[in-house]
Amino acid sequence: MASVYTVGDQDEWSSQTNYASWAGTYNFSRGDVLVFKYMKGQHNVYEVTEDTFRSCDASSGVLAKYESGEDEVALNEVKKYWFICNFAGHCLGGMRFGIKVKDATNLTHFKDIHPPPIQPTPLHNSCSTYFVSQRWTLILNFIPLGLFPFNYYL
Ligand SMILES: [Cu+2]
Repeated sequence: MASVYTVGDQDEWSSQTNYASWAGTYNFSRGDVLVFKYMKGQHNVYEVTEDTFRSCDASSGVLAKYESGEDEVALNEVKKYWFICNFAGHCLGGMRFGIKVKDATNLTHFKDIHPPPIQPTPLHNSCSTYFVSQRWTLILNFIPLGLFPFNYYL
């Protein structure tokens, strides 16, 4: 599930906000979208390298520029993104932040909804004993997880 974040929340993209702490309050995943809202012509948004983020010198290290006043930036890569405002003094004044975008795959949830692997059952003397034993192993594995649709094994 992708999320859409307005940068700065209700403060939007302005000179009065601490964006480092704003960025720290969220976990960003690949596919999420940042929306920068501001008065067109009073700010802008540059995606930059980490060096340019640190120096606030956008004579190099600029990866993308936005200036519409309502800029949507899709976070399509698993990487660190760095953003600044390139109006004079704004970056040094605090209009900059970095975020780490992680992969969206939720493996923990995937693991939770699947039954544990079936333990190997020791071989028995006859085929029928072996299969009865296998079936009970399956049933006993599924019952604790509440997966009763699987009781057709009976
Ligand atoms: Cu600005």
